[in-house]
Amino acid sequence: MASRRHLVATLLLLIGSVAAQNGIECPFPGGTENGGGVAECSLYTACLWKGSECVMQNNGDIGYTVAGDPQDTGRGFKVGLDLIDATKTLFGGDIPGLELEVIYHEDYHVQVKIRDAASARYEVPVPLTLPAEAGTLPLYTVEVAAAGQPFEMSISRAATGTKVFSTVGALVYENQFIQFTTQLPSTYLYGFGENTHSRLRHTFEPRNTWPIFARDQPVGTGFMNEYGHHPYYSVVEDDAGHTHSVLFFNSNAMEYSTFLLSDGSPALTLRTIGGIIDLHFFFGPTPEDVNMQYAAMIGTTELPPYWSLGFHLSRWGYKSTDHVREVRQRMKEAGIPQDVQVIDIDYMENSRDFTIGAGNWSDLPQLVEELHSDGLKVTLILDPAVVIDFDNYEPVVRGRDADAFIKWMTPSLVPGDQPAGTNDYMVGYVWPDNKTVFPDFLKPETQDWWAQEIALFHQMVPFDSLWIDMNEPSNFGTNLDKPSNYPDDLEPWSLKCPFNFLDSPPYPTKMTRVGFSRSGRISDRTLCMSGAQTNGNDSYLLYDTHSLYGWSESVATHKAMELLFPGKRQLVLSRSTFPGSAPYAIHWLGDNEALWDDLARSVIGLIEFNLFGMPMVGADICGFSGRPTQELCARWMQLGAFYPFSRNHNAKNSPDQDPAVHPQVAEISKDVLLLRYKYLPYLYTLLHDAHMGGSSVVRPLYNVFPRDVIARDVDDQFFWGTGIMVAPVIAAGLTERDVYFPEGLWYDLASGARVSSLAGLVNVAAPLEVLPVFVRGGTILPNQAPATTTQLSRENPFGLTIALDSAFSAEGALFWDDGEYDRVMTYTSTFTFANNTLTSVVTNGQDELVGLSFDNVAFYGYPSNPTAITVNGEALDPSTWAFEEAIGVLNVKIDVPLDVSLDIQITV
Ligand code: MIG
Repeated sequence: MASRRHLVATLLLLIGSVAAQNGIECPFPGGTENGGGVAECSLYTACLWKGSECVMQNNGDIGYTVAGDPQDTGRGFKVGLDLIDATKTLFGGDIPGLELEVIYHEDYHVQVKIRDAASARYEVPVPLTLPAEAGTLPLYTVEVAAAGQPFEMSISRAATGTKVFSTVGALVYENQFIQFTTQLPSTYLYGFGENTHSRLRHTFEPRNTWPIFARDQPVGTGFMNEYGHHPYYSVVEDDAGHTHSVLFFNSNAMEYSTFLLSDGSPALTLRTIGGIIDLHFFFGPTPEDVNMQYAAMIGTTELPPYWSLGFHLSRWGYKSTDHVREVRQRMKEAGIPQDVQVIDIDYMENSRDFTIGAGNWSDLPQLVEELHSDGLKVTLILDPAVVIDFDNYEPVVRGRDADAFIKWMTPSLVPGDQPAGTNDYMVGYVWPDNKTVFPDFLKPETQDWWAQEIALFHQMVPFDSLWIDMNEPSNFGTNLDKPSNYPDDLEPWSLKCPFNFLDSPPYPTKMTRVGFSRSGRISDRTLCMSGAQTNGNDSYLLYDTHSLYGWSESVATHKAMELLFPGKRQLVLSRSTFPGSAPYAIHWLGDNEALWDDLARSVIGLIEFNLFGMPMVGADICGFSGRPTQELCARWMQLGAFYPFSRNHNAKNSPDQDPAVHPQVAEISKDVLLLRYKYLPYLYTLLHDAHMGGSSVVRPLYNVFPRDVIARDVDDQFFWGTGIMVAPVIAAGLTERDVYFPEGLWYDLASGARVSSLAGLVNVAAPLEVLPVFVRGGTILPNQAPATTTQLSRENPFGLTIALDSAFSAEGALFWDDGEYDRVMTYTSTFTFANNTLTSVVTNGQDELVGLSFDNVAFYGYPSNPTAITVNGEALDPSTWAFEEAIGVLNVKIDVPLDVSLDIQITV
């Protein structure tokens, strides 16, 4: 093992500006937003009042000392840490002895764990893919303070010496409160979620503190924790664009706080109220490298079925199957592409999973068949909460037989009014007309029961994919008198959580003061933390596993779908996610509003979920709640046509907002969706890359141009891969917008007209019917003649859009398969244009493609009308090509099957 790593015990002199001088905030359970007074400060013996703020005492006065020399483990090293002063604390329960373990993984990846040396604490049970052996040429070095010194640690990039992580101040490690602070090498900080950030790049002044904990919290402004739990960030370190990322692998309620130290340098404080410190560092060195490295550890996305790349139409509040038929009919009449019809909870009988509503919905199975014969797929929603009605509702009876539901952690917590027959299950209330229980999806028996219910339901109605909502999990009215939708004819009631160490933790995090928090408690709008789950072997407290609920339901639902559709790839749409969700589910950004700001912020959400390794993501197009203006809906359809997951969805009390409602919106939607459908082979190729190697699909500009410092602040434009750049109009009343073009050549994607030869801001025309979308010179985009469903478009001829760079060259690739089955008949080819010659190499699957061919090649940025063109050795008749001199576009008609190599030679 590389001895170069054994410089670990070097004494760190550099980091040591003193904590108190650096103003590391002393966290007050009620928040420090209002200054945090001297009286409250005096309650915390680990803090002191300094000037006008309450700060942590110096490292050395509090915190830990390094207990001895590091011990080599063969994969890294371990060292003990001893608590310095047990009388100084924030909330008590300081762990007296810790063990720090550094584990070397791939050269680009190192893990740091800090645990209680004496006893086990909760660790996240989500499996990670870790290498069997460490790499031999690590991109990093790790240093820990010498024995006897106050604990400090830094991790550096070996090539540049940049300290990417460098502790400041004291480590706090209490039973229910862990806090540490690191200096950051730059302010180019991205990531963390799920929160609605109004800018992609984080800010440091004034201090920003955000909570992370899964929560049924609609998007909006304010420092709110939302549906998923992604404690993952990335930093561009320097002008060269070196980038690292960090996962704080912890599922307890957390906070992250960005601020400037007193010397002006950027810092990040991380807090959690349970579990352990478990950090994974990825060293890239490029922004895209870290994406791939992270995804390789947590699991890459499933390759979605091809049809799911089409347009999805949804709403909450369809009144009947006929309402759906009517909407589908007007979509067809308007010629608007659509692949998926989504049906929300309206179809259920009394909001009960696995039922079909009598009356207006009783012919749902027939509707699904009709949609199928129309070439569409159907997604149905399921909620986790299961109504307690043992007399009339078999799923709950079978669930009880399987003992499938979440329990109170001890029978003594079961309330006196527990419904008959519900054992020690935690009872809540959501949409159904009576109290509910909640499946424990970590439990194998629950997964089997869930799969069985899904299979039985599929016998009733032949849906194609499932949408799993409310899985934070959401529970209405927790701790209140009653949920707002509780039936009037029932005695007012709600789930009320006990006041114990779990449900009233000493530091409940900022989540209790933001957003929809009505009871001001950690359990607001969800189940009590004093619940118990089990995976069959280990039991867990809901306090710890709360944020894993969506992940575990995704795993269980995906398994169920695999049993139903063996060998096929599945589509499961989940609201709550955790690192590790990507192989099982895709995501939408939750309940937004028909507001321009929500349209704009969706771009940031898309980029962040791509950073989190979940590329198949989108927001509710045209806004979930509220009523979009026609202009907003048209602009949102344009932007949404470039969401990887493209779905228009609407809330119950809003009027229909499908793109066919208004003729002008319909026309615009049709055009832009046809453009999407044309380039679906490119999107599919990118998603395949994401599946195979963990790359992102939607990329911020700095990802493609890491050295471009201006690009690092652009968050109203994004790429598909490295080839297509979308610059949506994000405000009302505009007919033009400034677009930032990084270095290179750029062309209008639709027309091929050259946009700009110089890097920088260019004002681009954007009348309502135009989405500014560009292709980068140097890119070859595979495409296919569009149609109104992918079932039809998949039969159409392919083409290539060849956008030339300044050397008149370009490259690209195409992945193709049957679109549904896993790794059967896959085709890949790569394309290169250089020296006036286009060549392709079919690298895989040449025998598998029958009947598909290329029928056109379009060159963007071509300098002059050719005198001759040969295709695979045969000269073309000049009538088969057309040169549009004014815009430099050369269109060539060809007829070459996909399974043979392409060789096109152009003579100028
Ligand atoms: O409490 O199923 O985010 O997309 O339409 C609302 C009804 C429940 C929340 C989802 C939304 C869905 C709605 N659901």
